[in-house]
Formats: sequence, C-alpha cells, structure tokens
Amino acid sequence: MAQKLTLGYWNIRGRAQPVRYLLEYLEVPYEEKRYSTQQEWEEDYSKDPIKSHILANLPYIKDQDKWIYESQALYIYLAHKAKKPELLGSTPDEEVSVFQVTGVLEDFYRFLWEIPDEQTQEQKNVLFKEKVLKFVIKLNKLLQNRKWAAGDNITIVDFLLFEAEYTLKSFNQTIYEDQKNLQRHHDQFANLPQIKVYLESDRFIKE
Ligand SMILES: N[C@@H](CCC(=O)N[C@@H](CS)C(=O)NCC(=O)O)C(=O)O
Repeated sequence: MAQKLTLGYWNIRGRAQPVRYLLEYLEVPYEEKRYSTQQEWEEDYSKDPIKSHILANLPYIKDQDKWIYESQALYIYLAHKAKKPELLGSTPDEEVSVFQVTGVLEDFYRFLWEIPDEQTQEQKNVLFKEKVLKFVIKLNKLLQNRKWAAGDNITIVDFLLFEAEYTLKSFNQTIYEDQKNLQRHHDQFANLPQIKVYLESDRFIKE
C-alpha cells in the first residue's frame, strides 16, 4: 500500500482547505497534522528537519523525506503526484485561465478579509457591497459559458473557487439568489463523488 503523506496545518479550514479537497478528489492516502496552538507549531518549527527549511510555513506536505511549502505549490505537487497534470490546465489557454481566476480569487479574499469582524452585520453588508461584490459578480459572469472555472475541464482553481463559494455562503446566506452560476458550480463540485463523501465525513471541518 502507498505510504500516506502528511498535510500539516492549523486545526481550521483556512489555506489548507482547497488542498484537503484536492487530496480527497485524487484519493491520495494522507493523514493530517493539525496544529491547535502556536506553541505546538513552534515546537516543530524550532526542530530539524523543519528548522533547516528556508521556506518552512503552514500549510505543508510531507511526502516521505520530501517537504513542500507554499499552498500554490502544493496543488502542483499533488497534480503531478497523482499523474493528473491536466488539473493544471490541459491547454495553454486553460493554464492561463487557471492563473487568471486564481488572481480574481486573491482579490476577492484580500477585500473580504479586510472587513473587520467587530462591525455590525449591516456595516459588514455595506462594506461587502462596496468592496467584494464586484469580484463575486466577475466570477459569476465568467462561469456563464464555462462548465468549470477555467473552461470545459476541472482544474486546481475549481478547488479554490469551491472554498471561496463555501466561505461566501457563510458570510452572506442569500448571495446565490443573484449569482446562479456560482451556485451551479458549487453544487456541481459538491456532487463529485469523492467530494460528496468527504463533505459528509468527520474529516471535514464545517466551520
Ligand atoms: N504564502 C504562504 C502563506 C502561508 C501562511 O500565511 N500561513 C499562515 C497560516 S494561513 C501561518 O500561520 N504560517 C505559519 C507561520 O507563519 O509560522 C502560502 O500560500 O502557503
């Protein structure tokens, strides 16, 4: 049996969540090292081998004696490991689209996380309309003539987009009433057999 790799991250969804979807989708055997406290991470961080890794960070993947850091690099590593390089884009145009949609998602998150937690829901809604909604509309329009985020085929950016859609729904329950293409993408991804099983499992962190 193939040896399990380890995904290291905090005990939250965060930046590791799209990587978790990808691991599940690819059915790569894995286990998680979930850090619950800063102290726990610092303990590993201050010891070899992590101590001597210049790029050490969370999330990471440890695959036998190989350590991979930087979340974007983890997707690339996993796509190749599972011998599915087409997930990075199967044509040059698709590959370009993957990076374009990733860029829009980075903008989306940057402005979403700027909304202060301590605001009232009404203030948050105003800021959301001013700063974030335009990226949501852009993504929704992009999906109008596309099955998946980068075109006809599923690619790594769909894993990121699904997480953004999940986050969005918890922020604004009614968002999909006007953004039907995002809803369709969300449902389509959630119904992938491996993802469906994962979302219903206790491995999935719901909040
Ligand atoms: N560019 C890095 C950013 C990683 C990052 O900011 N990690 C945060 C959690 S999301 C962290 O707590 N890292 C551990 C540390 O800074 O020691 C990536 O994409 O992986």
